[in-house]
Amino acid sequence: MGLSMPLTLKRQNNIAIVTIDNPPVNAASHAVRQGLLDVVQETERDPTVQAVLLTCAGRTFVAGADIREFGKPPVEPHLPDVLRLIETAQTPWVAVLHGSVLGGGLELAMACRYRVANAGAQLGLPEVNLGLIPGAGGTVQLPRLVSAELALDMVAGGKPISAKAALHAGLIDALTEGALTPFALSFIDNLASHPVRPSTLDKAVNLPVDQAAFDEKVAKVTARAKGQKSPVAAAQAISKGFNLTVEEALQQERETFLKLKDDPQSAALRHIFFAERGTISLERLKGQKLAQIQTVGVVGGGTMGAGIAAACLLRGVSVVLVERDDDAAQAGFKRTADILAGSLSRGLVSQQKHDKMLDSFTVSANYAAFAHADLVIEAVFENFEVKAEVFSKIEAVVRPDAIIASNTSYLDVNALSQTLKHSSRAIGLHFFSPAHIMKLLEIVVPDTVSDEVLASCVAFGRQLGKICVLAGVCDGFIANRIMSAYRRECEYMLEDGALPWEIDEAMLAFGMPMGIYQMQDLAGLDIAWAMRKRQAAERKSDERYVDIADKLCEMGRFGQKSGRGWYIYDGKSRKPDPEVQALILSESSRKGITRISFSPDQIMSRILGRMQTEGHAILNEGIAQRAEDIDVVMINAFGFPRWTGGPMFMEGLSGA
Ligand code: T1G
Ligand code: NAD
Repeated sequence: MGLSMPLTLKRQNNIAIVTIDNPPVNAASHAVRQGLLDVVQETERDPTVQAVLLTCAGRTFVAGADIREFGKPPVEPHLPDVLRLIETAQTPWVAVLHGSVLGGGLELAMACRYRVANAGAQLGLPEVNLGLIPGAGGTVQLPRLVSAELALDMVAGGKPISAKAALHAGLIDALTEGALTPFALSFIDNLASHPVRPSTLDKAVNLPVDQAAFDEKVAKVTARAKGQKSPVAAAQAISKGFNLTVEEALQQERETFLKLKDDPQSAALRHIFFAERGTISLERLKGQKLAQIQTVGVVGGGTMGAGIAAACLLRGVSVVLVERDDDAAQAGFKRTADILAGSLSRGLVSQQKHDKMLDSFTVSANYAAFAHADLVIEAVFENFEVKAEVFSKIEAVVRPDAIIASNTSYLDVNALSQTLKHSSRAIGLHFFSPAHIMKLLEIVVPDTVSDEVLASCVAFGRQLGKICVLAGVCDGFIANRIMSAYRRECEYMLEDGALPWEIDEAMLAFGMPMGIYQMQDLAGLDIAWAMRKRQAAERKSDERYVDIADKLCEMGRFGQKSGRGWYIYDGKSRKPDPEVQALILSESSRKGITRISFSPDQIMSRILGRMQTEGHAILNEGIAQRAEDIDVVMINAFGFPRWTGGPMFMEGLSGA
């Protein structure tokens, strides 16, 4: 048959083997849907075909609908229509799964009568992460193959499960570590002696084992969703589906899907999906030779040093960690080993991988240990002189082609680069704490860094699974500079009439994971206090300065660790403190300010406005490459709610 690419069809005796080849992830584009429609119509007309084997070329089975087609007028054939034809075909289809079987890809697989998978495959319905729910039958198919509870978790949580878990749950029929197609063909041979099973949608739906417990799970989804609509809609689709016929459930799902697809939250989530994948678009990086980074040196085994060491080890990179002395080195080893032990206990790594990581991790108090390092990252105290001294000690011992990086939060990476004999090898790699978990990596680009060093560090960041954003050199780069700006705006509001807990509540209601005063109490007020004192001399005399935070520190109120900060702490509980309120009111009157009240919307409008103003300045100064990058930073550094698309998207500045 004359199948149009990206599908090919070949016969192997009475088996029709269909292969989808639509790089990079075999998304179910219009051409793929048309090809599938052609195949199912053709094979249904051919009595010599006893089974259809559906497989994909490349690194993954169909990873979902083609997100790039969203926002454009839908073109037939629509995926649900094609899947219903496959589902009800006389000739059974067998899905052969590898890679990321996601969204429409899993719906396609569930429309097939049988599913066999490679042991490394992941299967999921992540539509909620795009502000959607499955739109091709997934909420109706899944609870007919797995338990109601697992179906709810998968559809409302959006996280994939492993092939092993899928086999256990009844989502797939068999899995193999070996060659997939021969395994699938032998699976089909065995089928011959069994009656063909009913189609997925002809199966009875699995009802909740314990309805009350299920309803509690649904309520938890709603609570966790905060302001995002899609998880709630997904949970509703599953729970309401139990009391509907298949046709009614499919209809309900389709209506909900189409409604969400046109919702601003889905546009925002699709914007950030692509924004996170397009952060590095720099002409000077194209075609650059990349340094292979297999051994990383880390200076400092404190909070960040240990986190960075763990982040490297978890991705198979060897690490040499150097500290000031043997005791500190051992402490750094233990801090890092504890992180790896945590990954093991949470089942994120096998015992074998855990042991291998420890074997590729050494600590020392002697910088000579860096002799074979491809890259050395310093994560010592946030003090220029200390870092400059560490930089020169690194340069004295490493290979001429080794890269030297700083994890500084605020210091001038240009000035730090100039302390080296060869500044072209120096760069800023600003990880966020905890470094082995936070996905964002700000790559701070000094004036003198070479193209090869920069390109190698971008590749290294990706090797660590990070979302890399390029930042120019300025105070706080992108994330911390914007955070400092809106922190100041909040302090102005305190003097103007708001209270810390009012501001925190407004930020929580907006969807931020934490209010700014709760966050300061958690991190400790003393760090920022020390920085403000350091910066006092450079502060412009006409710049509005709020003394409230300094006065809290002078009172020994350093936050949670001292039992009092912006709030008062009694064990785990955090309460507004009348003493802080009195201090704020007295500061307003000392400055002759007549206090006004702020609504949550007014508070958020001032915060967002400040973020956007600082974002404009960052773009105008060339500190950020694109407005989208600022959205990526704010969402991944501070948990700015993804379903808004980020502050610049909200202003209409970035994305669609
Ligand atoms: N559509 C179009 N392009 C996609 C895509 C998709 N679904 N998924 C990935 N890409 C592009 C991506 O932009 C990048 O492009 C390249 O592929 C590699 O991606 C009907 C409605 C599959 C786990 O949500 O989770 O099905 O930058 O860098 O890290 O009910 O991509 O190279 O030009 O992420 O190896 C549901 C989204 C869709 C899956 C691979 N499916 N994708 O990760 O590579 S909605 C999803 C991912 C749906 C149905 C509903 C990941 C991945 P470029 P990458 P990766
Ligand atoms: P930390 O105090 O926890 O650790 C610093 C470590 O550096 C200590 O263990 C100390 O013994 C070691 N050290 C100091 N001088 C040294 C030297 N000459 N040689 C070897 N080791 C030396 O500090 P941290 O929180 O890990 O921060 C480290 C750096 O990372 C700072 O520049 C900080 O601004 C930056 N940073 C911190 C965070 C955060 O949230 N903590 C986030 C991003 C970046």
